[in-house]
Amino acid sequence: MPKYLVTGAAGFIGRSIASALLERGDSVRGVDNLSTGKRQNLIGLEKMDFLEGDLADPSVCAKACEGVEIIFHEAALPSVPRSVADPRSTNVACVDATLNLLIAARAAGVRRVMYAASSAAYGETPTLPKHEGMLPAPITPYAVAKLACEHYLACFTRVYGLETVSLRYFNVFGPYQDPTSQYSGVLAKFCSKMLAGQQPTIFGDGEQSRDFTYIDNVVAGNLLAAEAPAENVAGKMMNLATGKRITLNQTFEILKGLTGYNGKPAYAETRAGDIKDSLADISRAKAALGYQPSVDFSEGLRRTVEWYKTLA
Ligand code: UD2
Repeated sequence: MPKYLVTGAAGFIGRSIASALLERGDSVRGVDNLSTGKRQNLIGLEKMDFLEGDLADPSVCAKACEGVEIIFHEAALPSVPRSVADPRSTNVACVDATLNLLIAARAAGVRRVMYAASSAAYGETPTLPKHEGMLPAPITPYAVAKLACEHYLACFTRVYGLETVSLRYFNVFGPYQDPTSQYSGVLAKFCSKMLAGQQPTIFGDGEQSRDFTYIDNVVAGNLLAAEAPAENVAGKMMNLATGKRITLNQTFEILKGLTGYNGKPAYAETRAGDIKDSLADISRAKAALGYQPSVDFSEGLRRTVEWYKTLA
């Protein structure tokens, strides 16, 4: 029986966590409904026991949790604008699926669940950096769904004794992030477009900023959270990011150098539900997990562009 379950294992973050676990010799089961995950992301993960199925179906959750000790729950329908266009699908894929998974995890005797929470929970509050003591203020269906799941996780620790930890990711990027959907993360879109000589579009004036976090930092944070003493993590949530931010305009300039694109960006209207600035205080993760981001933004972006070049 595999020790670890990774949900969303055919997606960007799930596949990256599964790969790190397999590389250190651990046994892993992966589950994915392949709605946004891709079968080709499973290449290189052949040792993983892969289950195709939807966590909105409780019987899939029961099968996925069987014999497992630790879960990394990355499956979701990511994207703020997707949730604005279709709130119900986001709710089913995020909230229903997470509740089903927690119920199945408890029934199967799983010890710990790490959850991919989101910085979107902070909403448009002006305080920077965002710290975990702030009251959440979600402004989009996606943010509401991600935050609701945090509460379910904390509740399952409190009420049922399942160890859970919510890791609030801040704009993760890196290899395997899908650039092809209208809902893809901005850096995936920009890298692949600019490498192809196509003009990227910046929504708004480009002065919005993000704490863009390279994938290896997020994987490392998850592995640390799985090993941390229960008193440091169980029932808690914490930011997982870099503690630095950069604007889209600045990022575009760096990408010009890395991709060889020499045009200008197109500017379009600000996206509904967008927030202006995002920056994490990462002191809680440092104290609780011994987390330290090891790959900075520019090195992460360089590695990411190199990876998208291999797709071209
Ligand atoms: C949110 C969350 C993030 C994660 C993600 C999942 C915040 C601050 N961040 O990311 O933690 O959960 O959702 O999807 O809530 N943009 C362009 N051109 C494009 C695409 C995007 O200018 O072609 C802009 C977009 O308007 C936004 C920024 O780039 O200002 C980042 O957009 P995104 O969709 O990559 O991520 P975001 O911040 O909604």
